[in-house]
Amino acid sequence: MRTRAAVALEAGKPLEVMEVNLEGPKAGEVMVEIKATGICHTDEFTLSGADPEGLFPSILGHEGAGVVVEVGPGVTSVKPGDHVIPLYTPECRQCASCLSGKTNLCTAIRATQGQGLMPDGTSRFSMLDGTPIFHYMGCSTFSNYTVLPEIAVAKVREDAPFDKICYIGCGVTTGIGAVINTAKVEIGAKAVVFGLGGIGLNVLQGLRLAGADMIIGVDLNDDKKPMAEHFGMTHFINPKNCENVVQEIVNLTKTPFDQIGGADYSFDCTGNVKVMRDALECTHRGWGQSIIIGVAPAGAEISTRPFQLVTGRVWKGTAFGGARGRTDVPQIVDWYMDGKIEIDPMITHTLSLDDINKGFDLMHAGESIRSVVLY
Ligand code: NAD
Ligand code: AHE
Ligand code: ZN
Repeated sequence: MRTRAAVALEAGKPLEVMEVNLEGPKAGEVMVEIKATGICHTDEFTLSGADPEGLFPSILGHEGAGVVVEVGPGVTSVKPGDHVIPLYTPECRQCASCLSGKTNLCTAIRATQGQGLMPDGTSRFSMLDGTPIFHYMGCSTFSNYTVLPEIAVAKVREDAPFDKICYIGCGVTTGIGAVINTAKVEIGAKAVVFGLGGIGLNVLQGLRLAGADMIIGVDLNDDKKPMAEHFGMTHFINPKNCENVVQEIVNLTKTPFDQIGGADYSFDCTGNVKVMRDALECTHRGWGQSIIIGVAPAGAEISTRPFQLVTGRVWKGTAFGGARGRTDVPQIVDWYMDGKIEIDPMITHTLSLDDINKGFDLMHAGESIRSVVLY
C-alpha cells in the first residue's frame, strides 16, 4: 500500500512529507494506523546527524499511538481494531534480559532495530522509485501507517485519547519511570532535575508522585519555570544567574543537622555531558544517586573524579524509564485516565503532518514542550 510520511532524507535537512510504499506485516508483525505522534528531542538528535546509529533516508518518530489494522501470521496478542502504543523498547518476555527481571532492555530485536530494519533484516518502507527507507527505533511514527513487531506494541484501553497518550510512548514513561523504576525515590527525598523540557517535566511529576520534599529545577531558559512549578518544582536555578550550580544546590539542601548538603537524587534531562558531571557532583556524599536520561552526541564522553564515586555517589542511566512496555504502558495510560498524572498542559502545540517541521522549529526556539502531530 501507499502511505503519507515525513521522510528524513539527509542529516540536518528538514523532513519531506511524501507518499511512500509500505509492505504489509510479515510473520510476527502488525500494521498500525498511527493517529498521533509526539516529537521528542531524540528525533531532533538523530535528524541533526549527532546519532551514531542515525541512518538516512529514514522515517523518524517513536512517540505514537494508533490502531492495529492488520496482523501477520502467528500474531496472537493483538488484533485489528486494538488501540496500541508503539514501543522502541520492546518486551518479548523470552530473552535473557526480559527473563533476568533486572532490566527493561529487551534484546530480542535490538540488533536489527539499530540497523533500521525489521527483525528479518528487511525494511517495509520504500520510496515510490523502490529505494528502501530505513525504520527508526523500530517505530517510525512519522508515517500515517507503520509496521512493527508484535512484541513492540502495548495494547491500551480504547477510551484514551490518541493525541495525549502518544506522549506515553516516550516522554511521560521515561520521566516518571526514571524516578519510580530507576532511582526508586522515597518519600521526603531532595531531588534536582537538570533540563525542564518534555522529559524533565515528567521527572518532576514522578518526583511529586513519589513524595519528594525538595524538587530543584535547573534550566537555562527562565520561560520553563511556570510549567515546572505546575508540575511540582519547589526551587529554580538558572545557571546563567549563578556562579556555581553545584555549590548552590549543596547550600540549598543543607540543614542544621546535615552541614554536608547535596541532593539525594539528580536527573540529567539535557544530554549535555558537562551538565551530567554537575548532576553527579551535586548529590550527597555517601548516598547520592544521579540518573542520566539525556542522550549525548556521538563522541561525547562523561568524566568526574573517581573520588566522587569512592565517596558513595552512584552514576546510573535509564532508557524508557526502566519501563517494561507491554506490562507498564497500559498502566500508565490508566494513571492518566484516572487523573493520577497530567499530560495535557505539556502538549503545547498540535500540528498536521504537513507542518511537522514547525514542531522542530518550536523545539529549537525553546517555545514548545511537546508538539504532537495529528494524522
Ligand atoms: P527538550 O528540548 O524538551 O528539553 C531540554 C531542556 O534542557 C530545555 O528546557 C533546555 O532549555 C534545557 N537545557 C539545555 N541545555 C541545558 C543546560 N546546559 N543546562 C540546563 N538546562 C539545559 O528535550 P526533551 O524531549 O526533554 O529530551 C531531553 C533529553 O532526554 C534529550 O537528550 C533526549 O534525547 C533525551 N531522552 C532520553 C530518553 C531515554 O530513554 N533515556 C528518552 C527520551 C528523551
Ligand atoms: N542511538 C544512540 C542512543 C540513543 C538512545 O540512547 N536512545 C534511548 C532512547 S531515547 C528516546 O527518546 C534508548 O532507549 N537507548 C537504549 C537503546 O537500546 O537504544 C547512540 O548513541 O547510539
Ligand atoms: Zn523520545
